[in-house]
Amino acid sequence: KPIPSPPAYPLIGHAGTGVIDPTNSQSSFRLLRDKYGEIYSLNFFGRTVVNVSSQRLVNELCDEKRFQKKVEGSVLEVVRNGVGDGLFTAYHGEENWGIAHRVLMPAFGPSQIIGMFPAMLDINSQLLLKWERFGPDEAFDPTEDFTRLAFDTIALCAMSYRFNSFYHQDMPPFIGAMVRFLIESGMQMQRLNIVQSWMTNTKQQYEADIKLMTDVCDQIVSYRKAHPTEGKKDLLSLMLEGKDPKTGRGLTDTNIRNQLITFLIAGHETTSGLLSFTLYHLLSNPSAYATLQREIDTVLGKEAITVHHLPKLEYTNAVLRESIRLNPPAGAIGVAPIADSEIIGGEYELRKGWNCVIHMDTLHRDPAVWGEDAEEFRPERMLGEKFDQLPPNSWKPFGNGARACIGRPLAWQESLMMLATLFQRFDIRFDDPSYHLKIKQTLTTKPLGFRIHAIPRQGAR
Ligand code: MNH
Repeated sequence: KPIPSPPAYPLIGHAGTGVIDPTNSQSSFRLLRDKYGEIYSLNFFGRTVVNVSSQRLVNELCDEKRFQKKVEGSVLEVVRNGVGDGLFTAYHGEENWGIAHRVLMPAFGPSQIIGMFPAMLDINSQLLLKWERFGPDEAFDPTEDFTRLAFDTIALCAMSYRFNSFYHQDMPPFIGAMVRFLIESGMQMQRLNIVQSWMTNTKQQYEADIKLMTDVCDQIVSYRKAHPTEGKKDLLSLMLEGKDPKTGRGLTDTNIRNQLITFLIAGHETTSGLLSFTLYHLLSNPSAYATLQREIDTVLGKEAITVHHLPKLEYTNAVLRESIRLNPPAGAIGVAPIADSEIIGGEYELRKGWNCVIHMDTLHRDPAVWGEDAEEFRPERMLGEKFDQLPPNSWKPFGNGARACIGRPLAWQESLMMLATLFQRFDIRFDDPSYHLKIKQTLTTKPLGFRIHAIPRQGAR
C-alpha cells in the first residue's frame, strides 16, 4: 500500500514547501499526522523520511532484530560536527559506541544514582533558596532555573565540577553556544550545500560555538587533573581511567571530549523541559495539583527529604510519567530497516536507506492506546499496575533498546526530588492565568513564555 505524502516540488521535495517549520517542527508534524494519519512520508533533496505515530506501527519499529538507530541523513549527523562519536550521535555499530557504552554504563547503576543524592540536593537547595528570596511578588520563567538546576546537577554528579549557575545573572556561556549550535544544525538540514557554502558568518559563529563547548570540556578535564577525586568513581573518572571489559581499551582524548559535550547537552536540556512542562500541567489541572501536594505533605510533611521518601512518592511519579507522555522533551527518534526492506502493519513497505522517524508526542496521544481522553492530563492512568500493563512500546520518552537514554535514572531521581521539595515549600501560580502552552524548540522542546509566582507556604520548612 503506498505511504501517503503531501504534494512536493521536483528535486528538493518538501524542503521549502513550508510543510515543516524549522523553528517548531513538532507542531508541523502534528498537523501532518492529523491530515495524513499514522504514517506519511516526506522527501528532502531526495532523502525519504517516513513519519510514524501509532503504537501498532511503532511497536514493529522498536524490534531491534528488524530495525536499528539511524544517524545518517538525520539532524544527528549534522550534530556530529560538534559531538562526533559521542554516545548519542554514534553510528549504529561504530566501535567507540560499544567501548564507551560498556565503560560508562556502571556510572548509572542504582547505587551510583542513590550516591548522587547529596550532590543533587545541594543544587536543588540553591533553586529553592533563590525562589524563597524572590517571594510571592516576583514573576519569573521557571524554565531558566530548571535549566540551571539540570546543568549544574549533571556537572556536579557526573564530573564533580561546579558551574555555580545560580550565582550568575546570565546563563552559563556553554548554554548559549549549545542552543545556537543545535538550532543551526537543524537549519542546515533544510539548506542546499551551495547556499550553505556562501554563509560565511553563520559558519564562523557555528565554529566559534563548537570551540566554546570544547574549551569548557577541556577546562573540566584540566580541573580534574589538578584536583584528583581520591577513589571516587564518577562518570568523568570512568572516562579517564575506565577500561572496556570486552576489548581492554579505554576512551581516546577526542572521544572523551565528545562524551563530555554530549553529557552536558543531553544531561540538562531534556530534564529542564520535563520539569517546566510538569509545572504547566499541574497549574492547568488543579485537582492533580491538589492530589500531588497532599501526597507530598503526607510522605514528607516538614521533614528534610531523604532517599527513603522517594519510592513513596507514587502519585508524584505518575505526574512525571503523564507530563512526559504529553510533552516528551526529546520528541522524535530515528530508525531504519536492517534488511533491504521491511513490511510494517502488514501493508507498508520501508526501505533500508530511508529514515523512519518515531514521533513520540503523537505516539503518546494514540487514541487506540490512551482512549478518548488522550489529550487530557490524567496522572491516575500512570499509577502502579496501569503503567506496567500499557501496550508494548506505547510510552517511549527515553527512546528504545540498546540506544535508549543512559541518563534516565539520574534525570528521574533529580526530577522527583525537585517536585517533592518544591511543593513542600511553595504554592505555585500562573503569572498570566490565561497562558496557553507555547513551545520553544531546539533539538528538544520547552515551554515558551511561561511565567509563574512561587508563594512560600505558611509554616513550611
Ligand atoms: Mn537522554 C539518549 C531522552 C536525560 C544522556 N535520551 C536519549 C534518547 C532519548 C532521551 C529519547 C534516545 C535518542 C535516540 O534514539 O536518538 N534523556 C531523555 C529525556 C531525559 C534525558 C526525556 C530527561 C527527562 N539523557 C538524560 C540525562 C543524560 C542523558 C540526564 C545524562 C546523564 N541520553 C543520554 C545519552 C544518550 C541518550 C548519553 C545516548 C545513549 C546511547 O545511544 O548510547
